[in-house]
Amino acid sequence: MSISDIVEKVKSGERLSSEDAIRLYKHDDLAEIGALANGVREKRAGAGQEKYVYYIHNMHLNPTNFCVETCRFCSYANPENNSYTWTVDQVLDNARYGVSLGISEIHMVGGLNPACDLNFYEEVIRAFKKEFPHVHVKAMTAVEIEYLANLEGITYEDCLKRLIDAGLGSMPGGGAEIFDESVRENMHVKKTPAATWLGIHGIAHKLGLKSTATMLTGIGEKIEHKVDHINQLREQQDKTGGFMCFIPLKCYYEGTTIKPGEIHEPDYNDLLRDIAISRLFLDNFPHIKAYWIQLGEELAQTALSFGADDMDGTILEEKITHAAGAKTPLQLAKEKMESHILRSGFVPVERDTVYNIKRVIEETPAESKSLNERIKALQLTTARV
Ligand code: V47
Ligand code: SF4
Repeated sequence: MSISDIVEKVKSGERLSSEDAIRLYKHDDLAEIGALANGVREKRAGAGQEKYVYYIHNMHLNPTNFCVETCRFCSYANPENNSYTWTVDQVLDNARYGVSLGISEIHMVGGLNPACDLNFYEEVIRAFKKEFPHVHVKAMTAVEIEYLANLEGITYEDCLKRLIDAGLGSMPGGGAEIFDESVRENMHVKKTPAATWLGIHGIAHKLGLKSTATMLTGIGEKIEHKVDHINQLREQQDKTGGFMCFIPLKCYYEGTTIKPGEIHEPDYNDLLRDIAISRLFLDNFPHIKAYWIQLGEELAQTALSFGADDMDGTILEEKITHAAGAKTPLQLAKEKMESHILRSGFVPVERDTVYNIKRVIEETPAESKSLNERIKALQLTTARV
């Protein structure tokens, strides 16, 4: 069925409705949707930056995998007889390793653990910022804020204010899952319902923090649930404007209670659609991320031609998706990341957390080597981060 009316809307900059998004999900020509989203990505990027693809030299830190919740899709938390809880010193020791490699951000999230209360995180962040004032702390999902505030008996706002005072720089977008209650119920997601998740991000935005937003697919959601999810994000962004980026996530099942065949596992087509349709629908989100850890390196590269303009980070050690069976590397060297972006026909741009440009790997046509030479040169430099 034709989507010419939607194409016209996109070209004239008119906002898409939820019905339009549902039609795009059902439209059989994926390439047409991808090309449309790519055009939007280029237009948003602005003159001279049409081919920019961002990444960050960062490190994931997960201080504890003990969690009071039991979300069915989570293999990271509560592995049998094998939970860990780092001390403040252990968190700092791990962070030091990353900082020694030149990262500009730590991205810290963990399970909901009564042993890791607000005082613990204040201490971690304060000590980290004292030692490394130049490194950005992106930490505490809305789920963790809800938990810590309730544990402490204070408001979300006061909880966020205390963390900001300790040095919190921004909030990651984890824990949104799928906002629809029926999907959440089937996945035993009892934490942070949509209104609370969105409300906490709204408070963070009003306090001056930037944040990101995710959507976890492959947990039994239908197209309508995904569209409802991105619609709620778009409405929140209209109100408070602090989301920098949207990240579609894909569930991995190893070690979870989700049985093979129980629900539809997203395939390449679904994942590229999520990228492209979110780029088209989320007209108030600056960036769309191709999370290579979950998409795989090849599909993440392909996603760059379907509307994504960010490849996330070097990460150093990913735990959450790998606990559930991801086969991607645990980390990517900067050179590898840049080579992936170049090979896809884009210009690698190293950014900081809030998308300030640190370095553009760009040459004028006169200076430019062939693509193969540039990739070879990058691969010859440090193999590890
Ligand atoms: O919140 C849990 C999801 C998220 C599984 O903010 C799973 O820039 C797949 O939020 N298979 C954590 N996913 C990751 C995340 C993230 C990643 C990269 C960048 C940013 C950002 C955020 O992973 C969790 C949950 O939704 N998750 N279990 C699983 N088995
Ligand atoms: Fe806990 Fe988060 Fe895992 Fe749910 S997804 S069990 S809240 S760590």
